[in-house]
Amino acid sequence: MLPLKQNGNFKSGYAAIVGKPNVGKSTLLNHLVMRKIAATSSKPQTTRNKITGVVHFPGGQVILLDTPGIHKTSSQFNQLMVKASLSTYHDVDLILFVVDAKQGFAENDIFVLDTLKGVESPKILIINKIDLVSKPDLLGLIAEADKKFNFRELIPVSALLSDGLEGLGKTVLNYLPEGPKYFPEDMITDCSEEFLIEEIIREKIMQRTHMEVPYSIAVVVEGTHEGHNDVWVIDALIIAETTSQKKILIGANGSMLKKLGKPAREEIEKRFGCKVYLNLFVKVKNNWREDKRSLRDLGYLHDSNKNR
Ligand SMILES: Nc1nc2c(ncn2[C@@H]2O[C@H](COP(=O)(O)OP(=O)(O)OP(=O)(O)O)[C@@H](O)[C@H]2O)c(=O)[nH]1
Ligand SMILES: [Mg+2]
Repeated sequence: MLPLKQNGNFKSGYAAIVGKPNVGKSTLLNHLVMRKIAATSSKPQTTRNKITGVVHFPGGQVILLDTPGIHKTSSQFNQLMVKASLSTYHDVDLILFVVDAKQGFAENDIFVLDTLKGVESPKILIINKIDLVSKPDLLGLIAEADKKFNFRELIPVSALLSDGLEGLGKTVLNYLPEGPKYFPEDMITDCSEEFLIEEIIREKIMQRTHMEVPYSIAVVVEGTHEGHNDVWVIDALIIAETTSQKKILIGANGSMLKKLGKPAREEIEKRFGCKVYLNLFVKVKNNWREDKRSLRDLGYLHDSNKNR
């Protein structure tokens, strides 16, 4: 993107939010930009793409990159997600490494930390979910992190409760170089409308289905048009891997589609400020997660796995 203007002393740059799955990276992004952009759920591996969120300050601009949770995996599909996360390391000015305060530093966190070895950008530790731990436990974790690792700063927050986030935004800004205004002030993401809609629908599926289903689906907005009375009509396709998954997603007499469609429609209406009619369809594409062409068509396989 071409910079808009170059102010004297204006600061701007990129910070990647990284960590193992489910530590609250996307929740942190959403609450820092004060708008829901990224899908979140209690299930690990919710995020599949890099997602940009911009925080605007009078004297600067922090561009955050939410990333898929990094984990050891033999699945080709999950490896793609992890690769997308690792690819952010060398393109950013700062790394925000997120750990779950309740879980402390587990083996999986150490695995992610190992991937950061050799990355020169400064690293800040975000201890998230402090609402779930006692003060003595938090102090113990801070002392452990201070002793064992080499973070520039340790910042305890509760992303969910927006506790500690104002200070965090400003701290991040301090680490950024002088630079241009990359985004206009009313722009908080460069994700396309279609991508945001797909993620809203996928989130509802992540939150409301179980076992393999949430991991086996993809969502594509096939088209949108203006209907009667200024209603925005959206046709979206849910792609499943098997017919049994398709049956679950439709439910008896379409009950599951209704259960998914209502909260998705409401959130799309809130996000875009208009009335929406959401048509959801389900289709089976056998083993789409192992098929290069499907992966490419669905936006999961290209140079940087960037959001569309
Ligand atoms: N109690 C509490 N829960 C939180 C907090 N931040 C996030 N969560 C919850 O933790 C779960 C995971 O949050 P996400 O933001 O989806 O986690 P993530 O790190 O983006 O996960 P992946 O995309 O799978 O890597 C959700 O149920 C959130 O509501 C917090 O500060 N406190
Ligand atoms: Mg996430």
